[in-house]
Amino acid sequence: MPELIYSLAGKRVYVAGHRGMVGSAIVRRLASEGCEILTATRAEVDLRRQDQVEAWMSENRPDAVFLAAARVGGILANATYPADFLYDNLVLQANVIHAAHRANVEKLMFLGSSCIYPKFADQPIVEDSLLAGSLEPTNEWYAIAKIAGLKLCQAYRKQHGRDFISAMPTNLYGPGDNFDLGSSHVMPALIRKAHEAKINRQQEICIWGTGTPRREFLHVDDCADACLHLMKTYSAESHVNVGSGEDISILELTRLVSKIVGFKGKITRDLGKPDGTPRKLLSVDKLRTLGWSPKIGLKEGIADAYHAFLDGHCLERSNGQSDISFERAKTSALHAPTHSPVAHHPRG
Ligand code: GFB
Repeated sequence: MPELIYSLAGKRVYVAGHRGMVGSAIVRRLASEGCEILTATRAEVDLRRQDQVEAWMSENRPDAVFLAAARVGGILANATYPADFLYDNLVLQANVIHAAHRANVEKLMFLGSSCIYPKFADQPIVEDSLLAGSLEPTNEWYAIAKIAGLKLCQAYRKQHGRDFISAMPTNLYGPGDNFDLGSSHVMPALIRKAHEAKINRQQEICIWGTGTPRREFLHVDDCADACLHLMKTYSAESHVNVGSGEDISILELTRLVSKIVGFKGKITRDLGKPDGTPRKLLSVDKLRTLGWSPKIGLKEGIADAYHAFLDGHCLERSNGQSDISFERAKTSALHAPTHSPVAHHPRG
């Protein structure tokens, strides 16, 4: 067992982005840690406003912070809204990290993304591949922001001795996902397409691109568990990859989702849509050495995500964009409601 170096028990723990898929999973997972969970809605604190973030932080004085707030979206949203993805993420993460430093937060975790790595990085991608080559153009804006976020954590550690760490999750899915077909990632899009085709007795579903790119998927509850594990056992400058260690082609994934959902028709391809990076399989050696491995298999995870979709536990955005202000994600069949002591601490 890895050594516990930071206990969350009895601590005031702020989850920034608690209404998003990742933040809500972290809130669920924190429920068994014996800590006080702090959250703030966007109406209470707009994380893009430095004055609001600093005022909230100095008033509420969290001991620990999970920075899971971000403007996120799939390949098309990333490519269509480069300014939003770069500006919103740069600003909100800088505000939270700097305010956490000023408020003497003991420990902070910044969550990034596997798209920080070069488009043609050697596979599986080790943490040291960072900045070794050019980025994938469809998501370089988001990637640049996430690289800046992890560098900011390193800088505050170097200059001010802050215990700020970074985790880089692979492609995530699960309850609380965004199922809007214009802005979502591939997993929720496939679940929705297959389900609607089944219900409407359509003969085919259409996927974007060639179907040959490979992606690695991790259920969001596994990701939350890994984040807590790292928060409690890891303290160093380098970021840590968080993945399952296995990938699958988009075409194979479409077949698997279709089977789980019960859609038996054909799969066609829209070659006018981008493929993105050909492959991004993370090396999870470091995480395994630190004593963590995933528990939710892909089939079980997809079934869980599908049930969450059926239960309406999804975030739909009618404007075709993801947003840093999320609808509250509910819990899924895999994970019972926690009724955790979520404390809202409105400003002033
Ligand atoms: O999940 P996704 O949007 O993002 O797409 P990325 C993954 C692959 O699935 C791409 C294909 O090759 C898509 O062309 N795909 C097939 C589809 N059908 C669909 C569909 O209906 N919807 C979507 N969305 N894709 C994102 C980055 O990249 O991954 C972000 O843009 C972030 O910055 C995130 O890093 C984790 O894996 O290509």
